[in-house]
Amino acid sequence: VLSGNDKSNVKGVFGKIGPHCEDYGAETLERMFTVHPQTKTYFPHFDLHRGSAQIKAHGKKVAGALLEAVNHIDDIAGALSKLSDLHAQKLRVDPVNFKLLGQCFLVVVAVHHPSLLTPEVHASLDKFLCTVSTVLTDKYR
Ligand code: ZNH
Repeated sequence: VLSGNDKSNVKGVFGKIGPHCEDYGAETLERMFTVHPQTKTYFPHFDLHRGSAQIKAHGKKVAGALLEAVNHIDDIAGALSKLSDLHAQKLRVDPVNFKLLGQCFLVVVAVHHPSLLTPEVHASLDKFLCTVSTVLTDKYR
């Protein structure tokens, strides 16, 4: 469960990232596909080369969903309900991959904002990403 402190840390991070969020989304995906090539199997219909327009567009969507979660941080499950249905019923992405994506996002934030990611903020952001992942895999049965 996110504490009040976690919530303000997470909001602080996304406030600092601001308009870069979409680019970081794409960078996160590129990093995930390179570091964990098995994640590419979910995107057989995508051009996965560096700078791919499809990766950019998908990065934007993922970042948008994260922002939506931040903006509704007290009801992430409600805010991402439709997306949760999609992942459970249609995409069926193995939950381990959410951890990988989350780690890559943390690294991207750390690369661009080294001073932002104190151990405390790192922990809050990790908790937030885990919460989002849990919501998106909660309806798997
Ligand atoms: Zn996912 C889709 C988000 C994870 C895979 N996604 C998607 C979308 C979004 C998202 C927003 C779009 C939807 C629509 O269109 O409606 N994801 C997300 C998030 C996360 C995720 C936020 C975390 C955090 N995913 C994931 C993973 C994977 C995935 C991990 C694997 C690896 N997704 C996916 C796919 C899709 C999606 C495959 C579909 C794409 C296309 O377009 O086709």
